[in-house]
Amino acid sequence: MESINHPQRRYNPLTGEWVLVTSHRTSRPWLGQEEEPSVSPKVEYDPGCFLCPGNVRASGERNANYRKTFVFTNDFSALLPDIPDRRSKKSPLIQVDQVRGVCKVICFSPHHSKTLAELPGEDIVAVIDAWIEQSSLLGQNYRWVQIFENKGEIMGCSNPHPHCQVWASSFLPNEARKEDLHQREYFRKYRTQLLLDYLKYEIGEKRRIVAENKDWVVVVPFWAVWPFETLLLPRRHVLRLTELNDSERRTLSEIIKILLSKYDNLFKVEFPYSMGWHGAPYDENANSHWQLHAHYYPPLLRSSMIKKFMVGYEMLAEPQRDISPEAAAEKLHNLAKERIF
Ligand code: H2U
Ligand code: ZN
Repeated sequence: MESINHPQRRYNPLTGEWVLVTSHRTSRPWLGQEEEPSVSPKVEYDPGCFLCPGNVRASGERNANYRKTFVFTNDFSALLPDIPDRRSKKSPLIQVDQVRGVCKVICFSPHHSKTLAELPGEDIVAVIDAWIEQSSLLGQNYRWVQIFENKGEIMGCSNPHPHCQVWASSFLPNEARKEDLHQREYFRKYRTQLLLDYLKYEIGEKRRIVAENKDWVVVVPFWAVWPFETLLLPRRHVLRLTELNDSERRTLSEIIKILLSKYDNLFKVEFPYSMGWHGAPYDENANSHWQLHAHYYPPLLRSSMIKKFMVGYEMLAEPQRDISPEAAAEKLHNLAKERIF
């Protein structure tokens, strides 16, 4: 039996990639500086914010006086809708695809300083409804709808006003393509869904479970790369967000609130992360190999200021982590479900 005290590599069956786990090193001395996080004042409305209700954005357009969520097309969209599909392969080395897409911003709340974890349950349901509405709308024209949230300055988020982005595209981006391929291959071999079999395994093992309710489970995946990375999964087979029923939307809001509160409690800070949803592409293929899930990738390692750097070995060789996924899961599992600061 392999020992966690020996360096080991773990396989990520969703992407086909490996991660190096070296938890024997966690007691190595830390020479980096720990700084106090800066606390910015909490205001309900910021006249200079591009996302607050009634304010004028960079484009000159005025935001609605919204009460719950507010969606607009990104004024600096990376993807554009009116581009002809064109593919050119000048040689095996030089290939270009012209691509179409749409980028939107979803404001979670009119309140400038509230994070998702701080919103009342029904307001989180409103955010989930906005995710579902955008998925269903954009899924009619685009093969992939990527919902993602960048939270915190450390993640490059430009504005504290709670919001996420949606980028819909005519193509499957790399992460989607890898997950599609590996789930498809697994389904072809075993006639069951990779992530549902994985979920069964984790429910049996228990030790990587962070939170669960009747419809949803959060685990630190066996193959997690980021120190406190988690995977959020529905218990039943669900292809896309658009399939969730009323009860599942409510239980999803509850588990998100619990997960984000635990994250905030970990280092007593508004926990930064990038998160996003993955579900079946909106195309003609049989997609029953897919299982809806969300990834949470937080950068913090050991305090509110010390993040895990994905540099050096990670860039040149493969991702590596010191703290074991089991230890990370135990920490998160034991933290309070409500914010305690
Ligand atoms: P991030 O902070 O997660 O990067 O999201 C802010 C997005 O909002 C960013 O993509 C857009 C930026 O292009 N934005 C507008 O569309 N209009 C504005 O007036 C400011 C910001
Ligand atoms: Zn995924």
